[in-house]
Amino acid sequence: MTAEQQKREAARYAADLVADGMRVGLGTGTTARFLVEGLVERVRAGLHFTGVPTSDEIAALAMGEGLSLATLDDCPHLDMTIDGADEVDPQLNLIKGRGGALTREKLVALAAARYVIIVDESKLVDRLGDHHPVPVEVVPFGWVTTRGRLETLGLDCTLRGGDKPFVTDNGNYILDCRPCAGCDLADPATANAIKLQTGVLEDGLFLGMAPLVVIGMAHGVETRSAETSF
Ligand code: A5P
Repeated sequence: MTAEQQKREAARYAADLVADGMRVGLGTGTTARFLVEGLVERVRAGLHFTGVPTSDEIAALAMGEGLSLATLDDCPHLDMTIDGADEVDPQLNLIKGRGGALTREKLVALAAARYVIIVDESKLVDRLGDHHPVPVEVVPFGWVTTRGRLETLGLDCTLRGGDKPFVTDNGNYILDCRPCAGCDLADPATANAIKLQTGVLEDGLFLGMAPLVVIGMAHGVETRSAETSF
């Protein structure tokens, strides 16, 4: 199975977890797009649910497909949030935000009774930061000084988009931060230190959120949770 097929299989599995009447956070990214595809099929088969999108992009896709949508303020208590991830470590800690939607994704994740992560097997890592930097959303004003403070924490930070900075749905920039040797991204103290820096809105470290992780593997779909951690 290709990575695309693995993503689609994981997304279809998660779409089947949605029950009638649920309020569901809809993640962002290529795997989340497959989720929308799966949910559209279920709605055609009679499912009713309300989706709360985490980005303008996924909102446009879902709206175009005729799904019923609401804002997080309209639906502050969600039954489930389903989203992709960039990395998943053995304790099911995550790096998220390659699509730039990390702040809304974290807000929607925190509002949900169940958090479901859908990935292909390439996303499994031994240590957070093995393959991807941590995205950090920062306000544009004074971003160079914010980067300087983040670098004192042992991070090597690059402005996403360079000369043409990527701008999030919230109107902010993303610094992609690579950990230097000895910087443990799974340590909550690291995430807290990042969050404390003036100019930082949110970081892409999703630690201790006890997701159900649905993994598309070469041989089929596997699930991992806090009880069955690998
Ligand atoms: C969006 O901001 C991200 O958090 C995505 O959920 C994450 O990057 C996974 O994306 P893919 O499903 O495209 O791999």
